[in-house]
Amino acid sequence: MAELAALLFDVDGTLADTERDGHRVAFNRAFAEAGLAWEWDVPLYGELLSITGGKERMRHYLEQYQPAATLPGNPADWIADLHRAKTRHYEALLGEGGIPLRSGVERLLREARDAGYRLAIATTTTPANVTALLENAVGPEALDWFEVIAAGDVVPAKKPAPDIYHYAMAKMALDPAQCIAFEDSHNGILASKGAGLKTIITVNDYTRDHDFDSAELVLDSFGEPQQPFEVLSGSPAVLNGAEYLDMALIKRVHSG
Ligand code: XBP
Ligand code: MG
Repeated sequence: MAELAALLFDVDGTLADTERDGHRVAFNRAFAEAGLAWEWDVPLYGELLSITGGKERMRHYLEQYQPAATLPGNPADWIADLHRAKTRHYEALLGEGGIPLRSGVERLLREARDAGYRLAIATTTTPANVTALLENAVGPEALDWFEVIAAGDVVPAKKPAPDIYHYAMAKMALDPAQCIAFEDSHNGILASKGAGLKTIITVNDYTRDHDFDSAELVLDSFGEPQQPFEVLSGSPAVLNGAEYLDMALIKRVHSG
C-alpha cells in the first residue's frame, strides 16, 4: 500500500450542511425572483438531490414535475440564467453567515495541513459556492489550504461519475492509492469508489439511509475531543477506540 499523501474532500453535506438551508433556499429565491410559482420544500429537495448539479437538478424537475411549463427561449440558456441567479442568492445567503463547517472539519483540516498532507476539493457544486463557504465559515485564508479545487462544470460528467476525482488527482500527479476521499452521499461514494479511492463517509439528515456498503468507515460526523462521533459502520480494529476523526485514525483507515 502506498503512503497516504492527500485528502480529497466533497463539499456539500461533507464540509458543511449546505443543502437544506443553503442551496435549497437559494433555488427557491431564484424561482421567486423569476416569477415562478415553484417551491422546493425539504422532502421534495431530498428527492431532487438524487440528481447532482444545480442545472441538471432544475432540468430534471422541469421534465418530471412541470412537464406543461412553456419556457421563454432555449431551455439550456434559460436554465443557465436561472442557475446564475441561484448562485448569486447562494453567495448572498452564505454571506449572511448562517452555515458553519460541520463538527470537527476545521480541526481536521488544520491538523492535516500542519502534518504536511496535501488537500483538495472534488465537488459537483459551482466554484463560487466553494469560495463563499470557505470565506464565510473560516476566512479567505482557507482557500489556500487546498492545492486543487475541482468543482462544477470543469468535468462534463458530474458525480456519480468518477471524473471529478480523476481530474483532481491528475492535477496533483497522485494515484488513488496515495489518497483518501471524504463523502456524505451515495452519489458521492459511487464517484470516489469509481476512482479507486478509500472513502470515509459522514452522513447527514438527507443521506443517513443511503447505501454505504463499500465505505471503509461511516460516521455521523468527524467529531471533536469533547463531542465524540457515532460509528455507523467500521472495523473495530481500525477504530481502536477512537472517539473523533484525526490523522492517526485516517492513516489506519487508509492502510487497513
Ligand atoms: C452537490 C450538488 C450540487 C449542489 C448545488 O453534490 O449536487 O448540485 O446541490 O450546487 P456533491 P450547484 O456534494 O456530491 O458535490 O447549483 O452549484 O450545482
Ligand atoms: Mg456531498
